[in-house]
Amino acid sequence: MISQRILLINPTITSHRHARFPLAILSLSAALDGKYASTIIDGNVDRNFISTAVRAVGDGSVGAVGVTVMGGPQLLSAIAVSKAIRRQLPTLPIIWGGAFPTVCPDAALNSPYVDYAVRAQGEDTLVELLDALADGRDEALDSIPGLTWRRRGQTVHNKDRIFSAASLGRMLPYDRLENPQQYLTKTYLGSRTLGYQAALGCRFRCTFCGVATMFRGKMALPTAARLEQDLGFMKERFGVNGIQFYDHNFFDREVDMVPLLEIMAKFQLPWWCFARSDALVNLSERSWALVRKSRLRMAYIGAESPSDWLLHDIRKGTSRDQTLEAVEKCRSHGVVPELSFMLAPPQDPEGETEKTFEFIRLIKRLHPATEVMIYIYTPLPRRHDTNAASARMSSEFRDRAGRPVVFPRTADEWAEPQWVDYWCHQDAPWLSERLRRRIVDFTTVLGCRYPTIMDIRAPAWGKSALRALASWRYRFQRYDHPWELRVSRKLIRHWDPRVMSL
Ligand code: B12
Ligand code: SF4
Repeated sequence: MISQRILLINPTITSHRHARFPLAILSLSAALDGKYASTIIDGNVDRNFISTAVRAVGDGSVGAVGVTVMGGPQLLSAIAVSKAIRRQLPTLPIIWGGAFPTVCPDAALNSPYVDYAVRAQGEDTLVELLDALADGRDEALDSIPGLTWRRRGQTVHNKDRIFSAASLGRMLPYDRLENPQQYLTKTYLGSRTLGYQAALGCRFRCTFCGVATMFRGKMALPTAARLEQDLGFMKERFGVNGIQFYDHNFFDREVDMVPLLEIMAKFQLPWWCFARSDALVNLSERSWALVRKSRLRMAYIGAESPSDWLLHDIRKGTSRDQTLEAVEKCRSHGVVPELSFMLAPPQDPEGETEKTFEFIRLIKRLHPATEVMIYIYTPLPRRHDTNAASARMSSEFRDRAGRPVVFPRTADEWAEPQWVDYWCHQDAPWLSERLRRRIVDFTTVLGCRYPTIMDIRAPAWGKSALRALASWRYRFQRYDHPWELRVSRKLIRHWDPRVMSL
């Protein structure tokens, strides 16, 4: 029989300074209300969160542990805390949910310290799982959509759960966090910036994106009243003066967005969001006026590639020309476009990388204030369901020695450094050492020639010095071994928003 208290853990993924509200476990905690009590541990603020978790389960009052897991660095801390809990109390059920188990449910279950993997939205699955554990019969587990589990040692993937907009109706229990004020961070948007998600999902199904695996093309927007209530609460209770929207794709259909933009224009809190170039270029002048009034500072646009064939191959649905047009639209409306690119696709790593460098240089000539984020193209591993939008045969890819790429089969294997880098889009098996170096060097020269406005710690003189030092290299395209820039960057403590966010 399961006891009533559930421990929800957000394993460390970033520094205390960059910690944002742990929205996944807050949302789960809200969904459990009335049925199960929950305790939250956030490894971003509690730097001894593993000992805290072990202590919390030590008195036997916890009935199950839920861990939120993103691939990359968070996987390491999720493994560490799960192993420690397993050692302390071997029979306590450990449930993983979030981006990693959604994309890699088999690998999650191939790990002795994970009992259940919850795929995609977790609120209803978790409640039903806890009910089934209380019930104690395997048959009860069978009927829970979105659950991956083990029946007599065999991994079972229950059918997918249907998308639900129910969580849009619940307020998050911020007061369950120790000192919620500490999650408001100083960024270039404001001294008390909030990480916030308004809508759920994304209606697109780009093949390279974990969001498509999670939501399979479904999306739901909040009502204008809900947004207004949340922003009003955040302003009054926490003194919020800047917002980073985590919505996967903020600008949805214009007609549905206008009421939300009107609310944003009312609050006029500087904000940042993810957006698609096609949505921005098609926005009417009336909506752009609202965008200006609402004080949108920066839009993160997945430009991905200047090659239309690749954009088509990954089902992005946008084009090179739209990227250029979106940059121009943003420029003319006072919004900084932040373009992200995926370099070195396995089909032609060298050629596509050089082409993207040229495209970035073109954009910088047209609008130097454009921010650029450089990643390596790292396709998602194939999932158990071959129909998933993201499904790709790993054998389609060859490593640098020409052998078929074999993706990890366990969480421990995914935690090896080369696969952490893969998840973070920093390296891929088909990248030659020469190309990897060239990408790192180009990124360094570009980042010094055009220091990001998101870096509010580096002093202005430091940024000017970097700009001056890097200018000849950028101008003459001499990217190789920019040792002097690396040293200067360290001295100035210039930061990388790809790792830390804003
Ligand atoms: C905030 C954020 C971060 C923050 C985390 C800060 C913090 N928490 O303090 C930071 C900036 C550190 C971060 C880093 C990374 N991130 Co991030 N991040 C996000 C972001 C914007 C919001 C996460 C969030 O709060 N979502 C809201 C909650 C409610 O949704 P959720 O987490 O999905 O939770 C639901 C379900 O997943 C499930 N669930 C989740 N946990 C659990 C646990 C249990 C027990 C159960 C039952 C269910 C469950 O139920 C929840 C409610 O339905 C998402 C995009 C997004 N909007 O989700 C990307 C996102 C999760 N990140 C992503 C990635 C890839 C990364 C990186 C690994 C790589 C990168 N370059 O971005 C890096 C790591 C970099 C590094 N070197 O450290 C991807 C994951 C995609 C994928 N392939 O799976 C996303 C989806 C962005 C994207 N579109 O690519 N990230
Ligand atoms: S890349 Fe963007 S638009 Fe495409 S599925 Fe992912 S979140 Fe949606």
